[in-house]
Amino acid sequence: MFLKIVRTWFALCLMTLLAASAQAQTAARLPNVVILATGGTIAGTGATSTTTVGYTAAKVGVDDLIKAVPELKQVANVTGEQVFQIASENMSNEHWLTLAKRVNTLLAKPDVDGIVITHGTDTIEETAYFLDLVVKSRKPVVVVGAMRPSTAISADGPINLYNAVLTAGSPDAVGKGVLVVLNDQINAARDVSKTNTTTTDTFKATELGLLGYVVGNKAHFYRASTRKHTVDTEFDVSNLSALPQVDIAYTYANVGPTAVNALVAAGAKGLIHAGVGDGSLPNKVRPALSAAREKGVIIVRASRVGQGIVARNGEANDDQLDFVVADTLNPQKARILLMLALTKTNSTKEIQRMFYTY
Ligand code: DAS
Repeated sequence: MFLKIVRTWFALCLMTLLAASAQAQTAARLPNVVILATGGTIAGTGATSTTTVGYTAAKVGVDDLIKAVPELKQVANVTGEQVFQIASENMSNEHWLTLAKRVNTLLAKPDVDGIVITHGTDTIEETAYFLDLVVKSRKPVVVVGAMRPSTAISADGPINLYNAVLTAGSPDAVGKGVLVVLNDQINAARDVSKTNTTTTDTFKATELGLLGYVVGNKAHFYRASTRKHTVDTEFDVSNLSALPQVDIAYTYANVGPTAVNALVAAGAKGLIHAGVGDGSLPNKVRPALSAAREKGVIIVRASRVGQGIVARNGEANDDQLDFVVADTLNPQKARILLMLALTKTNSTKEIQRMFYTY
């Protein structure tokens, strides 16, 4: 009996020691972060060190991006893959599907702790939001870009990449959804937009606000998004080879129905009306939108304004028109949510629920 007690006690001690050692090893182990490179200014080169416009985007490969920041090795075990090499104004639905599938495959691996995607700044907010809706992991995914090419004086790419990798390896970034990290700031994919054509502080969530900062080699979070994302969404692109055609019709004084009619004729399954003000419908455009709805096209009232809620039954009788409102999503992000919604349903009631959920 005594021997049995000693053996049990010894086994318990051994298990405790092994658990403590494993924990210590995990804590000591640097996070494994994969960098997926897609191009953009962060990989751009200019003719001189003062060329900050008129440079060529998407020239530097992922291995050279990593080599240019040896400090990455201090914060993560980094590997790189060159998924595309494009200026992001050329990003397409097909690129997004390829990227999302690669991200989900990598994040399913137990030895991958986080992912960084280097990307052009022109459509970074769109790619980030698309991934926010289709990545099926709580592990951090951080999208990063730069406003100055790698050859420029005070290029912002290296520090942005360092901060992005550091954030992707941070336990505090787990479960926060897809993040956009530039200029020492951490923003949520859903709310961030490019707000200036050339300056390094361009990415802002002007009214809804950033989530945190990267300061002193640490990601500091102060907020989290209240909208569902990643593992909590109903969207799954794993078996999709294409996305439904959804376009945006921009509104301005004196606008007519030409763009709406042309987009519908070209096969749009959904149309984002980038209205003036609170998504107002000009009299010359309303009949074209109603006709499109009668043909089965889903119409979403958004606003070109950029901030604020487009309220249902405000500037138009959405119940009567059977339209959807974009809530606070800008037109380019409303397009992304509508594309994914149309992979699930054509019910405007269901689609409106999605715009109030994501
Ligand atoms: N053309 C821009 C793009 O690739 C360059 C950049 O800002 O990244 O998005």
